[in-house]
Amino acid sequence: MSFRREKFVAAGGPDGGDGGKGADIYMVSDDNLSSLIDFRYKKKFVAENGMPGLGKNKTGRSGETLVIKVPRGTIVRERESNSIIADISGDDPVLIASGGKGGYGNKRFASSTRQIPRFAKSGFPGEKLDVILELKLIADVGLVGFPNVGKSSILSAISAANPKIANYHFTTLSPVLGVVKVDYMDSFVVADVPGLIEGASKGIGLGHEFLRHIDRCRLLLHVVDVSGIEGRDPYEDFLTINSELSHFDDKLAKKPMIVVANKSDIADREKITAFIQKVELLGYACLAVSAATGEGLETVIKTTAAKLKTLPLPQVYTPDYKRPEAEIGRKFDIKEIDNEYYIYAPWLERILEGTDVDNYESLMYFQRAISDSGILAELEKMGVAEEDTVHIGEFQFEYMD
Ligand SMILES: Nc1nc2c(ncn2[C@@H]2O[C@H](COP(=O)(O)OP(=O)(O)OP(=O)(O)O)[C@@H](O)[C@H]2O)c(=O)[nH]1
Ligand SMILES: [Mg+2]
Repeated sequence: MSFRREKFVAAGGPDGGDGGKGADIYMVSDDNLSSLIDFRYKKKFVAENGMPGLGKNKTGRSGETLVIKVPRGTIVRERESNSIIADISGDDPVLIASGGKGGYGNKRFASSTRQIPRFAKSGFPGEKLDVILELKLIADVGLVGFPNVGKSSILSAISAANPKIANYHFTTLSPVLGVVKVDYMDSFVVADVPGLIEGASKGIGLGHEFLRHIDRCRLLLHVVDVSGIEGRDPYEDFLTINSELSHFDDKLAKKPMIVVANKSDIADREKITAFIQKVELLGYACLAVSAATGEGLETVIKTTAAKLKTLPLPQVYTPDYKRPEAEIGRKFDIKEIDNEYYIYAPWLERILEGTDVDNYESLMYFQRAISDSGILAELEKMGVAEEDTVHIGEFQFEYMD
């Protein structure tokens, strides 16, 4: 609230400017990030407030947009409804929460009948959201298989990625992406995920946490240790992993799959041939390779690239989150418990938050909003009596006729 005060200006009129807009919060994909680990430590993000309006009709400064970087493929859900606010797969920043609206300076309230408005109106608060971030990597191809079968060895042999490789189970602890160059024009992205074991779909081992990463892969490369050096039967391995995939999500089991019989350098010829025959009988293409010698890998790249050309692009999730204001409008709900009245109307709480309850004129504004919406009439119909308590959000009022 401000009034013009100047020498030689008889009665200075109202000149309080509007408040600035609160900053919006956006999210944008950043290919340098490969996990959501940073959000374990920092969970609360607050964008700047707008600055209050100033005299001489000056609008307050707006808050500076807050842009949060997330790994590409992050799905943002609203916690309570689980609905999707955004799928951060593209390059453009996506609006997650809008900043509040600046208030109106008293200049706005001047009219022919109200020449000296002694009140201004606070702005509306910005959106507050609880969100769940879920990373579903964007990769064309997912490498699946038991631990230690050579998934990371294959990725490192066909791409520039440098995953850790070692002769024990669960060497890979989090997904690693690699770009495979087919020729100077063509490339595809491969995700190496931690090894799966029997029961993975129920949370045994590590795989469960990571199965959702292959949710968007267009094709799976199912890697099997055909040498059986760990004492397991390769064909049994193959069936076990497939059944874990289908237990986790039928969609995964139905994905196009190429079977890669690895460690062929230390496997018997007959064993390899027998495995390939059984797998082909089930209708899969199967290629014998050795990540150690590089044999067969060129064929894997060519076959994969050719197959990908026939498959649709990775799935992008469509947002289905409804921002509350748009949906609720001016609806309300009143409950009566022991002669106390509870009004449920989020829009009204927002107006109330922006009302200076100690200022008579400002409060009149609020009163009018209540009666225009039909809330007063409804309270009377419900039998509200003098001095009954009426609750709106965190506020309490006494009803007076
Ligand atoms: N002889 C031979 N050894 C291989 C071959 N491929 C991988 N290995 C070895 O197998 C072991 C496991 O390889 P990794 O690539 O770490 O296996 P992984 O499937 O990524 O294992 P996890 O990350 O634990 O699931 C390493 O000691 C590799 O050197 C191969 O073609 N031939
Ligand atoms: Mg690995």
